[in-house]
Parts: sequence; C-alpha cells; structure tokens
Amino acid sequence: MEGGIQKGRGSKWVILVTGGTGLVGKAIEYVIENEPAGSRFGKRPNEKWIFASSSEADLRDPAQTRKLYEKYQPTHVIHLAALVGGLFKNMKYKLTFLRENILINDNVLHASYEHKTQKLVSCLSTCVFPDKVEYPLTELNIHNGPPHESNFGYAHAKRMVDVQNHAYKEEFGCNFTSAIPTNVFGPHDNYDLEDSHVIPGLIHKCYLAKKNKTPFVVSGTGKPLRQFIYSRDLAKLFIWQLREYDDVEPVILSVGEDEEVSIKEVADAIVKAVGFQGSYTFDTSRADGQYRKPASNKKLLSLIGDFKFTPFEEALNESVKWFLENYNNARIGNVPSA
Ligand code: NAP
Ligand code: GFB
Repeated sequence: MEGGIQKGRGSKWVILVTGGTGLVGKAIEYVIENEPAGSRFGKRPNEKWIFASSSEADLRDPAQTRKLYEKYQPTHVIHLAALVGGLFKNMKYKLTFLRENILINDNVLHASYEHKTQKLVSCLSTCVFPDKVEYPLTELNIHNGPPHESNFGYAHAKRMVDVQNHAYKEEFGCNFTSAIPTNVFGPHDNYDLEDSHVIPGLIHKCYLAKKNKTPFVVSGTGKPLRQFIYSRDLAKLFIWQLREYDDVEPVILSVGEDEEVSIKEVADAIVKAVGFQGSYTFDTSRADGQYRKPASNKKLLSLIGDFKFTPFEEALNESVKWFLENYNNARIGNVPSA
C-alpha cells in the first residue's frame, strides 16, 4: 500500500474525537473497534481513542475546552462537535447555528494550537459551497459566492474553519485540515421528527405511520436531489484522512457525483425497508431547500486509491434495522401520542 499508511506507526497517538457520541462519532468508534486491528481502518497498538460528549465538555466554553485538552493531551483530533440539524432546523435557528458553531470551532482550533496538537481534522459539510456555482462542487470553489439562504448561518460558521485552518498554518505552522461530507445517515442518527435530516426523519415518520395506521407525509415536492453517505463509510474516510492526508486544503468525502438520489427515491426506499403498505403524500407547502449540490469525489479517490462505498439500499436497510432494534434508546425527540 501507499507510503502514507505507515505514518503514525510507532509513536504514541492520543486521538480525541469531539462530538464522539453523535452519528459520525459513533460510526468512527464502530469502525475502530470492528475492523481488524492494525488494518487500514482498524485500531493500531500505538493509538488511544477518546470519544467526547458535550456533557464532558461544552465546547462553546473556552475554559471547558481547555480542560478537556489538559485532561487527555490529544496528539490528534477529529473535530465533529457541532450544532447539527436538517433543513427545517437550519431555517429556524440561523443565528444560533452561526454563533454556537463559531464558538465551538474557535475553541477547538485554538486549544489544538495551544496544546501543539500534531494534526486536526475538522468536519465541514457540502452546504458550505456557494448556491450559484458550477457543478460538480470541488474543493476549489468553497468561497466563490454566498451559500444557499436556507442554512447560511451554519454554512458560514463551517466555511470559517477553512479560513482559520489556513491562518493557523501560515502564522503558526499548524497541521490543521478539514473534511467535507455530504448528507450522512446510519445507526445512532438523530430521529427527531422535525429537527433531523431527511433520512432519519422519514424513517421515524414511516415507522409511526405503519405502527399507528396514520398517513406518511413527506415534506416538499420530493424532487430535490442529494448525495448520501453511510456513516460507517464516512468513518473510514475520516480515519484515512487523519492518518494519511497531510495538507491544509479540504477533501470532499462523498460518493460519486453520479450517485444523486431524489427525495422521492429516498421515501420509496424507506417505505420498502420499513415494510409500510399504505401510500404516501407530499406536503408541497413545506420547503425543498437547495435543489441539488452534487459534489465531486475525484480528489478523494485519487488520494485514497481503492475504496468501496456501501450500496445505498444496503446501508439504508442496516440503518432501518438499527432504528427498529434500538427505538427505545434512540434519539427520537418528542413523539405525539397516537
Ligand atoms: P450529531 O449526531 O447531532 O452529533 C453531534 C455531536 O456534537 C454530539 O456528539 C454532541 O454531543 C456534540 N456536541 C454538540 N454540541 C456540543 C457542544 N456545545 N459541546 C460539545 N459537544 C457538542 O451530529 P453528526 O451528524 O454526527 O455530525 C457530526 C459532524 O458532521 C458535524 O460537524 C456536522 O456538522 C457534520 N456533518 C453532518 C452531516 C449529517 O448529515 N449528519 C452532514 C455533513 C456534515 P452530545 O450528544 O453529547 O450532546
Ligand atoms: O437532510 P435534509 O434536511 O438536508 O434534507 P439538506 C432536506 C430535503 O429533504 C428537502 C426533504 O428537500 C426536504 O424538503 N424532506 C422531506 C425532509 N421530508 C423531510 C423530513 O421529514 N425531514 C427533513 N429534514 N427533510 C442540510 C443542511 O440540508 O444538509 C445542513 O440544512 C447540512 O446545513 C445537511 O449541510 C447535510 O441536504 O437539505
């Protein structure tokens, strides 16, 4: 395999994952524990992994952030912690998304600098890209125009991380970089009926419709297109980026640009996976958000070499199975009584 894979073998790595209790954090933990030890994505003998929650340190607070770094002395950080939500939550709380994510990111980046963290990979999102831009999106056009208005708070806070990464590198020589995933789904998702992303939101709605024999209603027209990535595939890509990629420029972590799926296709696949027998409707009074935002994974594939993404339907079936088996402990938010 490539030379990069040998990086990090030998010296002791203490890897802190902020947001370690969320969808992506849990997936990284799963991959680290379940891939063969010492393999490309499995745990290595010189590594200690720490998955931090917000109850251990509220990263909006500089003192708590510093304390977390003092406690663990991380040599490497994957920074996932963020105020996260789907289209409708983003539309409602633009200032809160902007402020909280700016605070969290500034504290984590600065603590990483102060503690001489050897490597920091922060998580952005494809919503950072300009709304009006040539497709497919590439790593080169993040800052070339305003993001879509539906989530400009979150998008600007996330964009800033790329700016900060460059500034920390230029002024202090820090090895900070970022990852840009598309829409993520998988076990341990947020299944809130209103504030979540489309896949977990619709899985939960479809499950309730089947259980209570009530209508299954999909928001919007069903026409928008999205690229989805399975959280456990994304987890492998984060592990790769932490161990093998050393450049400040971000990397889009995505399936191919030809793998866009319409929201209607998502709803159809969920109906099938949940085993819902009724018909469903679209509430076209609700927002569609951005029509599409196809991102290129050319840079990723040219660097990582061979990588197999889990087929969408297989990943969706695994996610639905996890949801059904874990309903009582999953993040389901407030569910109105039937
Ligand atoms: P998630 O399931 O909602 O998890 C969020 C994580 O952040 C949780 O571990 C949470 O901790 C932590 N967190 C939130 N506020 C915090 C605070 N003030 N202090 C410390 N920790 C805090 O989100 P996710 O989907 O895994 O997202 C992970 C990363 O991927 C985020 O940076 C997000 O922007 C990015 N992303 C997500 C998607 C997606 O579709 N889900 C797409 C693109 C990018 P507790 O649970 O302990 O409170
Ligand atoms: O996952 P989602 O909320 O995120 O998907 P975005 C929104 C699309 O799914 C819209 C439709 O076209 C919605 O009309 N949709 C249908 C639903 N039913 C539902 C439902 O029950 N819940 C939700 N949430 N949508 C987010 C950004 O955009 O993507 C964030 O707002 C972030 O900033 C994230 O970047 C990855 O892809 O539209």
